[in-house]
Amino acid sequence: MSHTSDTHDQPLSSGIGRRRFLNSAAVLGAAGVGLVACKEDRTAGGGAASAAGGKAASGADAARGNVGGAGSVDIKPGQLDTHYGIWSSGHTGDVRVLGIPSGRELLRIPCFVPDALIGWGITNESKAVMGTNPDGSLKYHVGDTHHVHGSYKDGVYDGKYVWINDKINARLARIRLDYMVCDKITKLPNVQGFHGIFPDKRDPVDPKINYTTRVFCGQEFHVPLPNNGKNTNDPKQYHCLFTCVDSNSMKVKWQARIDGNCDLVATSYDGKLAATNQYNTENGVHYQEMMAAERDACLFFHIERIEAAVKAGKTTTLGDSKVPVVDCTVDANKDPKTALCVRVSVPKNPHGVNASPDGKYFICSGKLSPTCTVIELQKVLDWFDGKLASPDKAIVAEPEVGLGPLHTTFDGRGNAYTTLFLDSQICKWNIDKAIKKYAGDKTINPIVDKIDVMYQPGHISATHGETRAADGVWMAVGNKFSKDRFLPVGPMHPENDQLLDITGDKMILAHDNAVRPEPHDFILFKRDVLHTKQVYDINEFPLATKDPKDTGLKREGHKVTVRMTSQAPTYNPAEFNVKVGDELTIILTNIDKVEDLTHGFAIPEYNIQFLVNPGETKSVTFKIDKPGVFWYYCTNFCHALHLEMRGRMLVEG
Ligand SMILES: [Cu+2]
Repeated sequence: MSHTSDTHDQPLSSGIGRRRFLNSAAVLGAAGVGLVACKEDRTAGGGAASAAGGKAASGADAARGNVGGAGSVDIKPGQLDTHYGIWSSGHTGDVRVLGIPSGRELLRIPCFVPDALIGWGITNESKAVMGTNPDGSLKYHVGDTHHVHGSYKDGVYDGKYVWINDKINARLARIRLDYMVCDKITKLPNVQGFHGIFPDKRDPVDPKINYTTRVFCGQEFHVPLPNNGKNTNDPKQYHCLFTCVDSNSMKVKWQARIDGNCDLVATSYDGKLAATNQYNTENGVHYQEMMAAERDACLFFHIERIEAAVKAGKTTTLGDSKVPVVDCTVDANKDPKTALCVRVSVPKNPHGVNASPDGKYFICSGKLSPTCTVIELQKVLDWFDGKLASPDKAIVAEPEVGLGPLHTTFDGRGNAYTTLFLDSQICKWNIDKAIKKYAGDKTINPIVDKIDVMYQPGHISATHGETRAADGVWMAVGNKFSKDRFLPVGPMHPENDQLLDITGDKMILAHDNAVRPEPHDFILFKRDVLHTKQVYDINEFPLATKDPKDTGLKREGHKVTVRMTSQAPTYNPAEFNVKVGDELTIILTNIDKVEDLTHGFAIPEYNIQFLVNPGETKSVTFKIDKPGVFWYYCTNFCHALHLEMRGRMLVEG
């Protein structure tokens, strides 16, 4: 057995290996023995692949894979989940990572709001991502995450990124899935109520680019544009912007000015179309006006034409923003041959719009209508080519599914699953049968199954359901009310995320999971999609101190920099001197390379706390405003001598 300090992509699965791994993380770091588990102890265990992974898989684990039934949600002690779930967590403002099918919460990834655990919003690096005022304070302390979607290659998840929106402050965050951290946040200009998002699945212009290059963002609250305090009582001046963000640079590419609002967003598998549901085609500013029309719309954008218009300079700008804005209002887009967008009508106040995994249809959920509207994408493209008499001819089915349809997911076997908010049910229905019925055969019943859920379901997502690889194994549903399902905890109830086995004809309710309010959307995929890294590459950090001999204090007037390393159970330096009035920057590199050997760094009275993972560097900058001895110490249990891991900041009186 050769001891090695390198890291690995796969979860540990051997009992012996894991025990040794725990010991090495908790004790051996100090000796600088960079020991982790012996390589031989580590075997891959990846979802259905675990059965083929050799000694990693127990019989039960293999049975729980994806073949021949979703299996049990009962993950035995020491066993790993077969799927990841990435959850948006609503107005707690972060992203959660769950193990599926157990529902165990594994991680929270902060993005829009400060996080006390890892020091998000305290370190210089996280502040730079979040955005600050000129005085260095955070611009925003609140966020409202709604929709989370992953990056694609060839119509399936590539495991690189997820994106998530902040509805309150119109921000789009990107999360790197290798380290599971937020690395960029983009503020959308002139947008209020940023709600739906969806990455494209391939390039709309270059057919050779078969991966995500853009993220589309919908604005739900229409405002006078520009929103400068004029025209506040003239609804004709109110518009929304549909925004395209470059998924690589995270810069805003263009915006489209539209009538009415944007609700959820979807993209086609061929990259050509993006769409948003609209529930306020009336352009009303009061509740009653928004309810007036019997049919609203799904608004389709022809991305290639929009980008050609941007290139040709057929754009305007708004206020201080330099982002080019194209005109996608209804009156400016009547001619199919030149139109940048088109509305297909859907009944009253629709909500979700979801792309079927075969790439053929968008399905709009009716909300106030008990129907889903199936729109054939080729027919929408035909309209743009002048080959379809009216855009509504792209509607190929409108099945009645039940009361309050909100969102739809898919099993890859031709079935759709729609949440019914008012009925507290999920309706499973067959898309082809719905199309045949709409075409005239009234004897056909497209409804396959209905099941009660507890209670008032919103988002729904099946494993790989928004990819070409929809596998119809598990399906999660986010219920907005849990009512009597859990022990009472005062007035604030948890919500109830339920898991269903959808491998058979009948849906089977498998698991209740109490969750802190309030998750919205989520995606579920097999664990072998992800290859996360457990130890940072120290070279990712320009400020890293790679050698303890490079640590120490440097003073330039009142600006003081302390370069520090952590190596269990010590900091280097273990003390330093500063003066009242100094602006102190501490740059801390965790040079421990042992997996799970995360250190904390806190300074009493100075509001400093953050974590450094193995190989990671973080920095904080703050004013020294009080004299005394201040013990900085490790907050994250790291070693048998963890409590001794501390040092002194000496501030002269
Ligand atoms: Cu420590």
